[in-house]
Amino acid sequence: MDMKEIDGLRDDLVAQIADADLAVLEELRVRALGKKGAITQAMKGLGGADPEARKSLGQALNQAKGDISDAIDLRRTVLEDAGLEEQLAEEKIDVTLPARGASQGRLHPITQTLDECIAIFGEMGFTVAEGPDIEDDFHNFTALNIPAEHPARQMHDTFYLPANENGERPVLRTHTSPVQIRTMENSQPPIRVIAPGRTYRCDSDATHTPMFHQIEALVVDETTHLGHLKGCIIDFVRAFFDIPDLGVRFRPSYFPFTEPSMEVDIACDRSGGAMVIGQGNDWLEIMGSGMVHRNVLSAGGIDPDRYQGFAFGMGIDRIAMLKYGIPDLRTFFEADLRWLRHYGFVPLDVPSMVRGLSS
Ligand code: 2NM
Repeated sequence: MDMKEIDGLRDDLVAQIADADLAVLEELRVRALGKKGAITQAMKGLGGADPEARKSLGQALNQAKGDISDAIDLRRTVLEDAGLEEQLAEEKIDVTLPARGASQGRLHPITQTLDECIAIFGEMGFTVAEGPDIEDDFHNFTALNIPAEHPARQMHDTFYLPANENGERPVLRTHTSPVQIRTMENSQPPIRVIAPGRTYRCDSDATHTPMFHQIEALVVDETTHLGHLKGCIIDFVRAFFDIPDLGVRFRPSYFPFTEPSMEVDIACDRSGGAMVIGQGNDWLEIMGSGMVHRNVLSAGGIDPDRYQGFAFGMGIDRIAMLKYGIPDLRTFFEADLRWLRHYGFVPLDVPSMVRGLSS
């Protein structure tokens, strides 16, 4: 390249740069100053030039390189500024628009009821235990003193899963009692646990859904007796329904896993058509209870000659309906947002001092 060619190349590039967009600008930069660009190559070729000419050609090339580089930087700044201006002009924010309303989620009444139960039992010193929804026959039945062919197995309307490699059919737990068995297997008395969770029975009508919720309590210690059972249940139902003098009645009953067994009723009034809890001469059954059968303690690895315990269980869905006046059990599981907005609970809706203690 001679001086003229260098000047020509520079003038041509500077002219093209002047009206390039960002993409073309990058192309031009590569074509002139890139590794294989014209200026770069010409600089590499200087070694072969006549020593007299080399100095002036080198200066001219350096000058051209600087000019092109400056032109590119200038053009890029112009383009970027223009882009920013365009963006600023386009993206207007109307600060006078009203804010979008914040929508707040609701707690499902079953979640709320479970939380209340856990809080009450928590204050009594119980901890929460959990276990699998898919259980084996031993934990769901045999360990609970319900042997094969026992009529209670039919009563439970069990969902069976396909047989596993041992030829045993797992079940969807029909109650949360298997969690109590697992707790006994994994710990030693004193035991004070509640087992809340989902349970399953193949039953569906106005008062039964195939999936429902239970909470069961278990207490095991050396001197645990029926008086403790009664006191614990009376305290719980009075706290749960928030009626300090709520009438409670224990009626003899039968469960395979407890002996003796008792059904628990609370006082209610049905005379006016609607059910009112805590007054009147009627009784409403709300849970089952009893002293844990010695076979169940043994199955859980606890010495029945040294320890005794009590247990009780109830349906969460049912006590939620009673407490919150929800008339139809099936609506719990329809996932209807209008229903949830009506019956649901605002989370963390605790009294606050911010505007005085009003809420
Ligand atoms: C009930 C009624 C009576 C119960 C028994 C046990 C266990 F595992 F400890 F034996 N857990 N829950 C029980 C006792 C449950 O529900 C109606």
